[in-house]
Amino acid sequence: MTMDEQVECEQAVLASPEFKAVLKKHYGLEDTKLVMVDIWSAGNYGTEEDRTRRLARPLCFVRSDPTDNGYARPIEGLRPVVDLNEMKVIRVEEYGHWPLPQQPGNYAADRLTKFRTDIKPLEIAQPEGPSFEVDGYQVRWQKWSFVIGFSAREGLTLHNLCYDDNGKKRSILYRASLSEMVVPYGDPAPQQARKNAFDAGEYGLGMCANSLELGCDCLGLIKYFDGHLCTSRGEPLTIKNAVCMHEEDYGILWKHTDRRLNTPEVRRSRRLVISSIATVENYEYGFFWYLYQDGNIQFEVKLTGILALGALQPEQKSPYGALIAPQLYAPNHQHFFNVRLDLDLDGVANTVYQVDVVADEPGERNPFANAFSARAVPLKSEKQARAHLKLETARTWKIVNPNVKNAVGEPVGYKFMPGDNSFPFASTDAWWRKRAGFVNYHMWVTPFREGERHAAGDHPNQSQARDGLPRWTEQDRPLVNTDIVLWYTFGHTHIPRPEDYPVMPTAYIGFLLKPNGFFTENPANDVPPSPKKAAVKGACCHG
Ligand SMILES: [Cu+2]
Repeated sequence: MTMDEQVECEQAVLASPEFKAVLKKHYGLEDTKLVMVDIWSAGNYGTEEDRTRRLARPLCFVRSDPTDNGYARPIEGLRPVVDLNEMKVIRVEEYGHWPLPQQPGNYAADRLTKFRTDIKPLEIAQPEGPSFEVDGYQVRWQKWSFVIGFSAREGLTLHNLCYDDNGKKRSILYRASLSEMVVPYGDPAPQQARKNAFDAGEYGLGMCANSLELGCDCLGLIKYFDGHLCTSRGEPLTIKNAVCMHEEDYGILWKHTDRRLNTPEVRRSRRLVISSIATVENYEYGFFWYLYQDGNIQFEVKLTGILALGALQPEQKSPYGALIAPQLYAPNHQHFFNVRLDLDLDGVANTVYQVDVVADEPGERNPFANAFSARAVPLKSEKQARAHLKLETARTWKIVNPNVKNAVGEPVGYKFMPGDNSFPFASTDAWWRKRAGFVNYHMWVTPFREGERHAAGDHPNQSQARDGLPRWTEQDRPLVNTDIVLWYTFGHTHIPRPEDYPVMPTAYIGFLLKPNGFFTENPANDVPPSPKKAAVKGACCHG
């Protein structure tokens, strides 16, 4: 579904006589001026219609005045069905009638009357400019170099990421992207049961990217990059300032005080932040790549925006969501992301190991019953590589180039460290799950194929089943010493809280890539100490 269709679909619903008649009859609404229609993907529930027509099944809300937060008043029980090719409402589904919640839920600055008053200015000064150099979409920052990409579907992508190691440019990542997403809701109520958005493949994270032209909330010197796309009619479309890049202070990089000499050595960490933010109707996703001076690469999704809300009868509660205001509830849901990492450590041919930490049996060789070690198993084929996280063995993965040895004679490598994660709660028989098979494992590894880009397949909108990772990896292709691609699925389980309303404080989820025998020693050992500053008189200073 394209961006222009979001607008056209809303207009089509608002112009529909059938929709107007229902609004008047059950909600007493004479006109549709204050009604908001959010295009929602229809999914595929096995019907003839799902297979043969391009559909949307929007969710509707109504503002109480032209600029208030309309999401606070969901029109529960009403779902128009739109044929997107004809751009026409084909019917209005009604599942019952709920009164509109009455309490406003505003967050905008011009709506609030009271702000806290104890915030003093915090200014970031970079008097000599930023430490990065930019040539078009190519970036150099300290020892890192890479190219920024942007597409309608994946949004921000990183390419040809390299690190300069004593004058030698060494490749790490060929391409990194968010390949797919799915947000399934866990509420069987008729209005809620079909909610599951594939935000990348159905809506397009690049198409939904914010233009940061009016500024963003980053501090310091910021460099913006435009995103160039086209509309569904082939007209050029530029999202001005779709990607933002800046440097951030990140606390301690490393520290040691030799207590006998009393000589503290400390270095401050600085990271380069490359980010883009997508607004998919009510929700916001920030996609942040961080590069660090010690060779670490981090990816973090920031989840914020407004929850997809539903209405309840007075005095009613739902076990499938949190009551957050009178007659207003936020259904439970999960957010699954899949990131595709085409790693090229010192060249194309790499091997992935699954690393599990295992304790030795107590006995003659382990008399104090304290021994444990990391067991690295090479992933030889795709089926063997499918895996879940495992807390019992502190499971990580290690990507190596078996053809290039480091200073201690081991293959050079990077470690993949997962962060928070979840299992899907919907059954494998759930319609959305058949279409989102990438949630079946946290980790997948495939040999590089040009056409394998999107974890749920090329065409997830109203797709049928088993496309993408489950289908490709059934071939069980060999993975050793070849051009491998890591696909990591990570899920955030969102049991909403009243504090997530009216606008949700940011939640974070992601992962880390850490050099592991890639360098000879701490690559950040050459970061110079910061210039000494006199403490400001009267200020409390902890360095
Ligand atoms: Cu959520």
